[in-house]
Amino acid sequence: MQQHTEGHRPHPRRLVLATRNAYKITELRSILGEVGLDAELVGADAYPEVPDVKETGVTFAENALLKAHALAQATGHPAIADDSGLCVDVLGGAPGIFSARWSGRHGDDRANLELLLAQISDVPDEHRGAHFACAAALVLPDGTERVVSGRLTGTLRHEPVGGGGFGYDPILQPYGETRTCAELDPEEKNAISHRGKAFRAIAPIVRELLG
Ligand code: ITT
Repeated sequence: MQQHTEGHRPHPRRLVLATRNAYKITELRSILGEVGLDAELVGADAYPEVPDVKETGVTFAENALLKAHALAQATGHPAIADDSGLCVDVLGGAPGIFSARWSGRHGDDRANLELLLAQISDVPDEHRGAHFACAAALVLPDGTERVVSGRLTGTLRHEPVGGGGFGYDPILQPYGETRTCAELDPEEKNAISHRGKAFRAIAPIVRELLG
């Protein structure tokens, strides 16, 4: 009789998440666990030879699909990707897909936030509505694709407040809250966040398609 030890038992299936952000991997792993999916979830770091995809889409969904297709094709495993950003009502939805590079420097969270605050400095409280948006895409190696979305609506503060989170968290105050996203515990934020909602919406689809 063949004996298996926990460490050597092969996983029934592997799922790749198109990110190098460990926080996103932990969050998705916990959400997939909640729907009872037994899959090994790895990040893009497990495939250093696969180059990052150019996000040439014009919507969050297009970019999420681009990333998931590239990874599914390169790895031969089902892949999940997300794309997200901040959409400001009075700016017609900007920065949107350009959120990470709004100031011109990709990933400079502080410069992006300062520029945005300066652009809307004259806008009064009643017109400072905004939302975080997230699209999450699942793509199988045979090309089957699904995409879902989630959003977190709120209003923009005039000054950054709070030391948690990242990106525009210090200036978005969710509706019904007195605190900004940067003042919420990670669990509190995940429970209401755009990404939490999108990941929770894709989880049953992953279970259905991967069985
Ligand atoms: P990947 O490596 O997974 O692509 P990223 O940090 O480049 O992660 P995201 O698509 O998650 O990119 O987010 C794009 C930008 O949108 C991000 O740089 C932030 O400025 C903003 N953003 C997205 N989600 C946010 C959140 O939960 N809180 C604050 N800002 C957020």
